[in-house]
Amino acid sequence: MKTALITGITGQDGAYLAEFLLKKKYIVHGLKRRASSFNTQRIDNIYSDPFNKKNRLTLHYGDMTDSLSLIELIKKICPDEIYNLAAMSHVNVSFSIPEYVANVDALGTLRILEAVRILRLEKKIKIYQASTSELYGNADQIPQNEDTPFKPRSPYAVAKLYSYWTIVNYRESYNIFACNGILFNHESPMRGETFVTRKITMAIVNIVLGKQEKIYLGNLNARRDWGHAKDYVQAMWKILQYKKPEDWVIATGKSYSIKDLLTLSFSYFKIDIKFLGTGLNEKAIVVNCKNPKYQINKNQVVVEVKKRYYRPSEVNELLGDSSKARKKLNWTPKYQFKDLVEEMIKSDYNKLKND
Ligand code: NAP
Ligand code: F7E
Repeated sequence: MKTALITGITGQDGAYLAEFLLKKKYIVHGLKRRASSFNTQRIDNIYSDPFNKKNRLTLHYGDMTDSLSLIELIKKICPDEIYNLAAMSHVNVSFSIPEYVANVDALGTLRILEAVRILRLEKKIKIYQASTSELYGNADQIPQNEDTPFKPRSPYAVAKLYSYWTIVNYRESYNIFACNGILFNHESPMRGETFVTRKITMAIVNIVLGKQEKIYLGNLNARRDWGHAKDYVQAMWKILQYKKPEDWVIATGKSYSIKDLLTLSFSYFKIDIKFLGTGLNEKAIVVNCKNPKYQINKNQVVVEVKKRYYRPSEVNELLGDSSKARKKLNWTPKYQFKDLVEEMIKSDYNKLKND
């Protein structure tokens, strides 16, 4: 039985990865930080009584800003694999708390690598680093692959760039099996509620339920390559099973705009919308609602743009070329964009209809 340590186990990817590794018969340890209210909702379904002898999932308190807790934990568990997923992962929020983001998203990775080195576990432990398509910023090259130059455009991306190169440096300097997964956006019903996909699916459900009139958004023209988190955690595992430590782009190869996402999500409820105006004056109105069950009026404004949700510097388009992973890891995403959006809407509908 292999043992894995997941930092960020309480997040979207941590929850899917823990479930995936448990199915593969791993013993899974998760690092969680102390919060004043429960932060384990996403893993409650796979968590069992810690005193149950058959339990293969254990949670430990720790923090990416606290080297001592990381050294202690890695020493105690001595895992075969570490998946470093913990991060302050919201790009827009990173502009408000850049120093904290550098501490967690950049130095946190250094702390993990140093813990492994100080404990002389370089030969034993493989490390996966949650790198990101945000590293590319507004790249000159579309689609982006492993050779595309990085041009980060947010404190989040700059911190992740430090982590990317620290992983490469420790691989080259100390021969550690350390890899970057450069993952493009991936979503799911467990996505945090302030990322644009989930913000939209929840708001549209609330609009059709008559609980909300409209949704306020930022840049509607940004384009992202959106996949499903379930497909992407499988890639994380495959990256650590490959014969050599390397860096990998994981993406669907298709990009859509926020407007595409809105149009598709409304169409799930048989509502047609139309966009009017540009920039901060852009909005979407209902042109047709084919389902009389919903309390929606023709010409109702359902989307408005607010400056508050614009970023000081935006990444306009991300589109990934994951040919390397498809060929060498035999990884292909199973979910199509439409299936992903449908799954998120259905899940939010079931959650919100009785609220
Ligand atoms: P997420 O839902 O925001 O989860 C982040 C996790 O990190 C949570 O468990 C969070 O704990 C934990 N965390 C934050 N600060 C911490 C700290 N100081 N100490 C310990 N734990 C801390 O993010 P995700 O979508 O699952 O993404 C996982 C990783 O992949 C992140 O590193 C993200 O930057 C990266 N990434 C994500 C995407 C994507 O599209 N989802 C794409 C590329 C890369 P709490 O639950 O207590 O907040
Ligand atoms: O924004 C635009 C926004 O916050 C997507 C993280 O997981 O993926 C994620 O970062 C786009 C941007 O994700 C709103 O300007 C418009 O262009 O859902 P998002 P993100 O910034 O792409 C990468 C790969 C990561 O690594 C990150 O950890 O949507 N947008 N209006 C909006 N975005 C938000 N959040 N809210 C809006 O109202």
